[in-house]
Parts: sequence; structure tokens; C-alpha cells
Amino acid sequence: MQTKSVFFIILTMFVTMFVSSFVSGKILFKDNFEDDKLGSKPKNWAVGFEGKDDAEVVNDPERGGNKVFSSPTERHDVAGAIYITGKGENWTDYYVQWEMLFPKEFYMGIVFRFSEGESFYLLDRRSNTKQLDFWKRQGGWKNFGTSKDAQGLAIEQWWSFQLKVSGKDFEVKMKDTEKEKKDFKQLKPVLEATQDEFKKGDFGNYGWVLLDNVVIATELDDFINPWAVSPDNNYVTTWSRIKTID
Ligand SMILES: [Ca+2]
Repeated sequence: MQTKSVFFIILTMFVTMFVSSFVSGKILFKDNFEDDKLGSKPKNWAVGFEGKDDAEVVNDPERGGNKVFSSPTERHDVAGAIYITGKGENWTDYYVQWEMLFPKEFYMGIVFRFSEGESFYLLDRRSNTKQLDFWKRQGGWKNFGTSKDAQGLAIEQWWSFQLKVSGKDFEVKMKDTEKEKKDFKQLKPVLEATQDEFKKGDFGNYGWVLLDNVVIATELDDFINPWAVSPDNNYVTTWSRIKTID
């Protein structure tokens, strides 16, 4: 390795540590599953809806040496379990950024403002249209928004998402994790909708999705380097980013 690269890595570590001392406190939750054991349940998550449960941390099928969350069990409306962070019972307004891979053609995604099995919002990928939909679950399903262009939302590849949950207004941005280098703030929402039923609640999976790098925070500024507040993950993330740039 070149001396310049080593210097850059060390400099980045120090800058990250310095900045992290100012930004801690607003991140509500984050997990990249790297501290989990392969084949085990994700230790930082809780079961939000009890059902058939095959959730485990697995090797990323697309990015070697990376651990991700997987839930091969079917959707909750056919008795599959839902995993949530377990910390968001009273979360009202927040941003979530996460990476998601759809392993197969179906109707799957994430839940937010989740309280229990009949009280949550769903953001899912429609298998028939390849679009993103918002749904309200309360004794049945009510649709309250469909994207116009979700970039084809191919299965078996990683997509990055940002969800804004603010009062009764919700907004989704998305990008190809590998190819799109722009920040979310440079991208337009692909889905915006309004719904005033549920005021607070948690974030979790819905059906069989792979999840990674989940960060939940109250301010967008906290996403600049979310792992910086965690000394245990700090250097790993810095290192992998530099390798990606090279
Ligand atoms: Ca990971």
C-alpha cells in the first residue's frame, strides 16, 4: 500500500473521531450486523409480531465478507414474524436509511410506526408493477401511495433507501447502492404520501428481505457518518470506504 493511502486512512480516522464527539446523541438506532454471529438471530432486534420465524444473520450474497439480516419466513399476513428494533415504541418523527435486497419476486419491504400486528405502515415493493407502495395495516390493508418510477427495483441487487417520517407526511428516496454515488439530498423522492392514523412506532422488516446498514435518526445531519459514534465499527467502515474508492 502506498504511503499516501496510509496517511489518508489515519487522517480519516482522526477526523472521524473528532467529528463524532459533536454528533452523538441524535441517532436512535443503527446496525450493520457485523457484530452478529452467522446463523443467529440479530441480537440488536426484537420480534414485533410473533409468527413463523426463520430470521437469521447471513453472508451477503452479493458483497463478500459482509453480514446482513435475512428473514426467509413469509409475510405477517400469512403468519410470518416481523422483526423490529424494539426501541421505537415512542418514536414519532424520524429518518431511516437502510440497504435492502429482495431475494425473490414477491410483495416485501419494511414497516414503520409499528406498534403491533394490526397497527403499522408498510412500504413494500410490488411484484406485479415493480413500484413502491405505502400501505396502512389496521384490520386489513389500505393503500395510500404508489411511486411513479422506482427504477425497476430489480431483485437480487442492493438498493439504498431513505424514509422520512414527519407528522402525517412520508417520503421515500432510493438509489442503486453500487452505481449511484449522489447523496440522498441530491435526489428527488420517488414516493410521497400523507396518512394520519398512527402517530408513533418502530421500524422493521416485512417478509423476506435482506437488510443492512440500518440507521435511524432524528436529523439528516446525523447520517454524514453514522458509524462514527460507534468506536467498534468506526475503523471497519472507514477502511471499506477507502477500498471502494480505490
Ligand atoms: Ca453488514
